[in-house]
Amino acid sequence: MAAETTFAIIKPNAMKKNVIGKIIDKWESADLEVAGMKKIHMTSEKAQEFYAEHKERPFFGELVDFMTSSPVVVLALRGENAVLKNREIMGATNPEEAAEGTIRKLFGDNVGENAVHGSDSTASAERELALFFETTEIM
Ligand code: 3AN
Repeated sequence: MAAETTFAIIKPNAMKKNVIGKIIDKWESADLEVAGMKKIHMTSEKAQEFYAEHKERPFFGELVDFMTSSPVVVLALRGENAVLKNREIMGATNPEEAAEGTIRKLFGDNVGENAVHGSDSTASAERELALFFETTEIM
């Protein structure tokens, strides 16, 4: 299988725990390479666009407030089967249901503050990477 690139975010609750390095270690240890990375403070407009598919959900406002509550780190992660591989490394959306050793089990606090985002398909990855990175920033 050819290498893919997926999109990830280290969310505000993980940023407060000062565990950027520990989270990146999980990806690198699984042969995902950091192809692009930056620390940003998302605007409310950007967060709303990013989570547009959840606009009608009751937690949408809370989600946007959380994602804009502090800087985050956005990443492009490249490797074999990167999209699915990262979903496994992150663990279930709800940290209580996440498998032992996954990022969300280790660093997630609850279903909203679950430490990391990872694209759920190659189509989402493409859309999300384009929202946060110029093509020249992924190498
Ligand atoms: P995932 O991030 O695992 O793909 P989704 O797509 O179901 O999960 O959820 C998108 C985002 O919405 C996640 N970042 C999650 O933190 C948040 N979220 C999902 N369900 C809830 C909920 N019940 N309350 C608050 N936030 C939620």
